[in-house]
Amino acid sequence: MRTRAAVALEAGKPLEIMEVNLEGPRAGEVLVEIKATGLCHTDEFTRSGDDPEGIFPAILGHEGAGVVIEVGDGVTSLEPGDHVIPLYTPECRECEYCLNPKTNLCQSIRSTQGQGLLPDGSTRFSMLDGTPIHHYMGCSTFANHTVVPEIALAKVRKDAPFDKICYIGCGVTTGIGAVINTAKVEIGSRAIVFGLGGIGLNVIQGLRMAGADQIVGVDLNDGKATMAKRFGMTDFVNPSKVEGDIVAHLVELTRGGADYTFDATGNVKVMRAALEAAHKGWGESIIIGVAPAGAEISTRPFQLVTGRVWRGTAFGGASGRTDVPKIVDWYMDGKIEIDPMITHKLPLEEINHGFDLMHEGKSIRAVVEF
Ligand code: NAD
Ligand code: AHE
Ligand code: ZN
Repeated sequence: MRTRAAVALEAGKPLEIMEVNLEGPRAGEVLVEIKATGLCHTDEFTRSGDDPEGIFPAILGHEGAGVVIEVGDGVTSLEPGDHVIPLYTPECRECEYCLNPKTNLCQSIRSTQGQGLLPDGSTRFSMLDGTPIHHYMGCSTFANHTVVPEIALAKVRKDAPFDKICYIGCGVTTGIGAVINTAKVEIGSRAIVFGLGGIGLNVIQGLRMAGADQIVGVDLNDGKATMAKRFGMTDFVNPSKVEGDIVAHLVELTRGGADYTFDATGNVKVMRAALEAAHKGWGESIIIGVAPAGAEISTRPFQLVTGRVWRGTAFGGASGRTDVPKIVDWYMDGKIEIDPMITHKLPLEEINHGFDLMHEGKSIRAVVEF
């Protein structure tokens, strides 16, 4: 079949909207009609050329929701008409990683996924001249139709709106999951969140759910404070307006350092500040942001010797096929909010404008609706 997609032809270039060929699902695969997709900063990270795993041409996008159109041989858990959210962290429920409760990082298809291929080592997308187009994070949601392995699809209830629940495919789950699954924040905690974008706001929302007493938000853009307050931020700090050392300022504000700090910027200098603003003896700092090729984190080992803990999280530690349908229920039951964070809706033709809004700091989530 043919479908419409935004294709990343080369690193650093705007996406190009075009018709592409899409082969039907092979064994263990599912054809999905994407109804809506969010634009996450990780898509921009790869589009820009910063991602060491970036491969071009590719169809980016990993924050989508849609409907199953066709299933390949051997697919048993899904049927046409089911509503699904593609998962860049699949859940095969059989590999060594899925069987270990300490991780959500299913590795059953990780090597082909990282090469922009489906598990049999080929692509289903191609240009009209036959040139193969790579998949991205196993999802490729910047296409009206995509083919995804069965183990990388969460089946969700049919009454949930696609233009909101697509965000559960990354941002919502990553932010809330970082608090609940990774940090396991306790009631009464003090926390600092660096970066109040699409991920950081969901960390704040998760901290409020977990019963944190103090939730400090840190961002260079004052414009992000209003929304963060609405989601539970108690104190706002713009580092460019702090005289002197930002770490010392945050340690004083949290009376000795925070129990938990979160980086949602992807900046390695911020990651260091986040670690060092964690409380001596027990503070934990969770890295969520992804950093460009070649970037490295550093601190004095003494920071860890004296009890601070440095950790990271992917997809908020969530096991997608199990956890994502529950998070959709939380949204439908009013336990979490999504709507105010979706600040812009765009047609596919305007997807590059969505990335402009991200760079200008004007959007939280721009969502493309097909
Ligand atoms: P975003 O662009 O919406 O938000 C980033 C925010 O950080 C912005 O508000 C920006 O003003 C702020 N910021 C940038 N530099 C800063 C600095 N030096 N100090 C303070 N604030 C600063 O991006 P997003 O979609 O929220 O993604 C955030 C990061 O999380 C990205 O690196 C993204 O790739 C990563 N991410 C990781 C996972 C994961 O599973 N680990 C999942 C999703 C996104
Ligand atoms: N390809 C990058 C790493 C990118 C990265 O860390 N991705 C996160 C998800 S970001 C979603 O917005 C992740 O899940 N990582 C685990 C994995 O296995 O990819 C690089 O630096 O090579
Ligand atoms: Zn993402």
